[in-house]
Amino acid sequence: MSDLFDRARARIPGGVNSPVRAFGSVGGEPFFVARGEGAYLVDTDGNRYLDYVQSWGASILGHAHPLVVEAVQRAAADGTSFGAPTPREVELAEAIADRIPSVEKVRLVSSGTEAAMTAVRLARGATGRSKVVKFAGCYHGHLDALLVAAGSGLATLGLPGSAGVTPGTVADTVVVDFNDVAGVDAAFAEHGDDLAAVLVEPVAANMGLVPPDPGFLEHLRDRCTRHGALLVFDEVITGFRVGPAGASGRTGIRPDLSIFGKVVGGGLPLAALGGPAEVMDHLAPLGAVYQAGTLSGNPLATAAGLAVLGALTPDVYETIEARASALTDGLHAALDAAGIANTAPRVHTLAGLFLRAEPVRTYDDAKAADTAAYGRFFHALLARGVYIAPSAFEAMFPSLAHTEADVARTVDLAHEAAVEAASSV
Ligand code: HOZ
Repeated sequence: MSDLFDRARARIPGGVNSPVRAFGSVGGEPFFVARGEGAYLVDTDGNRYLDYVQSWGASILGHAHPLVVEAVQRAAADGTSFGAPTPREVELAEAIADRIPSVEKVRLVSSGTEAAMTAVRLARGATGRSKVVKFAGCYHGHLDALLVAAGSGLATLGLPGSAGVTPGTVADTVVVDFNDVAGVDAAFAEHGDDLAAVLVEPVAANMGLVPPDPGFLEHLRDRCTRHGALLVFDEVITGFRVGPAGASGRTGIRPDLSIFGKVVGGGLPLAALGGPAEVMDHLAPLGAVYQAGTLSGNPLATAAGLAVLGALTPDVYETIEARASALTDGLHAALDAAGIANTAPRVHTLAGLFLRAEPVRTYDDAKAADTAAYGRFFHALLARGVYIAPSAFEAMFPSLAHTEADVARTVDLAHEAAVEAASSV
């Protein structure tokens, strides 16, 4: 496997095609995946890992679910890309709109980054305004305008922003602390007339898992409505994951635009942007806001997305929520027993872990967690066949394929791993 990583490093910057995968903040070398089987990954040396990353949440049914495999195989036999309309694009747009009350129309794209980029352009085009608010620690993909105080890979690498993003590109980006209602009010007081949008992960899941304070999202809705800015929920992680209608369904808040990714593409490269017709119709070819893509609405990706959305019945969410609850309770107890301060938040089916005692409400809180201890715990778990995110700034994603016994075994192993992590300081 090391040979593979050497070859990768020779031809791919850092040996990976997405930075967090490089194990930069936890140390060591990544394993290379040969295949996925439900809750498990198998690496190229034949080692099996109970996988709580699940393609960063995309594989909500678990890896290689038969419904998804069959749908993709059948679709592939008819051709993999046409750059022309296909029936399943319509079906997937209908399936999304049927489930999400605030969505009337949908544009399918290929990645969450692309959907967020389109959302920013659309919000600016629809309102005729320039500035956007984003929250520190929220991650909306790697578009320049939002690559400031972003979580995920930037947090993993300890970077405030990215080289190559010019001051001009982010001059219209206003950064406010997550859960900071006074900061939101100050941003509206200063820029209200020129704020096109407020973008938020309704449950922040790229700085570890950080739930919104009660009333925070309602406050955003109220201020956006009052000032004529669009409220954009980035539901790339929460969409179809925390419940059938995602975070907007769970909170009853109707955003003006919603961004989906991961689950909606069934593990294939697909993302979506949706909202009321009066906003969405600003997109070309009806409106003047341009967006395009040869692989947008790709026939394999729409087949996978439809297969997954069709399988997500209410009892699926109940099952995964029970697994997430057992996981967070169990990890918390295991770390506590070993004397490692921690807090393990959970939002429905999403699980989090911070190695610090105090609850985490902001990016600064998240950054104050003990990342070195996280690295030791990560490796102690990995050595026992359990794979959690190779970064302290991500969430955990139990899937439908994780059984009660899988989670119980994880918790048993976590007790051993926590003792090892505590003693290896
Ligand atoms: N930035 C992604 C997690 N939030 C990681 C993507 C990947 O490495 O696949």
